[in-house]
Amino acid sequence: MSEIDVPESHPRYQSLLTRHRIDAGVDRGITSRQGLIAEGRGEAFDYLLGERTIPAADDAARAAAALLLLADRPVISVNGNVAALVPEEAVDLAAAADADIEVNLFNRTDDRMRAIAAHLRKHGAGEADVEIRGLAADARIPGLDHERAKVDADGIGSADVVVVPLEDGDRAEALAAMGKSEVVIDLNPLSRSVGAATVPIVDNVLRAVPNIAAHARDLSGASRAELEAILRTFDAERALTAAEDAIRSGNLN
Ligand code: PTJ
Repeated sequence: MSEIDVPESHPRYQSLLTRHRIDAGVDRGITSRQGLIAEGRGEAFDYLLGERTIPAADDAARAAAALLLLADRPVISVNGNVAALVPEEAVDLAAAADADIEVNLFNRTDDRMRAIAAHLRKHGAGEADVEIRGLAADARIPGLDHERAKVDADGIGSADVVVVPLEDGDRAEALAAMGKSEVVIDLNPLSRSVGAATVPIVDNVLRAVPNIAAHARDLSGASRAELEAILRTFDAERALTAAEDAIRSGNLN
C-alpha cells in the first residue's frame, strides 16, 4: 500500500494515484479547477499510449537531459498540476540539472503562488541549491496578455533553457519566440506546445520528470561534445510522429 489505499500492482494504480494527487492539489489551493479538466484530457491520451514511456519518449528524455546539462541558465517551470503531481521529482530534477524552479501559472493568483512555493519547499526546494522563483514577477513574456505573461527577470526571463511541463500553447510559442530552448512534456502529440519545443516529450509528467533526472545523472560525466551529439541526433518531428502513431495504432501494450 502507498499514498492511496490501493496496491501498486493494481492495473489502474498510476491513474488512481494521479487523480488522488490532483484532487488533493485542488483541496490544498495548489491546483486550479481547470487543472482537473487538463488532467482528464491527459489521462485519455495516456490510456491510448498504454500508460507507458514509449521508446521515442525515452530518447527525448535523454535529449532533454543533454540540453539541460549544456544550458547556462536552465529553469524548470512549475504550475498547479505539476506541483500536485511531482513536487519532489521536480525538485530532484532541478538538483540533477543544476536548475532553478520557477512557479509560473496560467491562472495566477497570489494565494496559489504562495501555496505552491510552500508545497515545493516542503518537498525539498530551498535546500540542495534549488531556488524557487516566480514571486518577484519583475519581467514579462512579450506578446502575452495579463497574468500569464509574468515571469522573474532572473528566472525564466533570463533562462536559456526552460522545462515547461503541461504548458499552454500560446505561452510555449511566446517563450520560443524569445529565443529560449524548451523541453515540453505533454501527453498530446498534436498540441501547439510540443510543436514549439526543441525537445518535445510525449509522456506523463509522472514518468517523464524522474526519467529526465535519471538521464541527467547518467550523463553527468559526459563531455560537451557527447551531449551535443545526443542533441544533434534527436529529431523532434520523428518523436512526435512516433507518439501519434502509438496512440493511433490502438495497441495498448
Ligand atoms: O496551474 P495553472 O494555472 O498554470 O494551469 C495549468 C493548466 C494545466 C490548467 C493550464 O496550463 C491549462 O489549461 O493547460 P491546457 O491548455 O489544458 O493543456 C494541458 C495539456 O497537458 C493538455 O494537452 C493535456 O493533454 C496535457 N496533460 C494533462 N495531464 C498531463 C498532461 N501531460 C503530461 N502529463 C500529465 N499528467
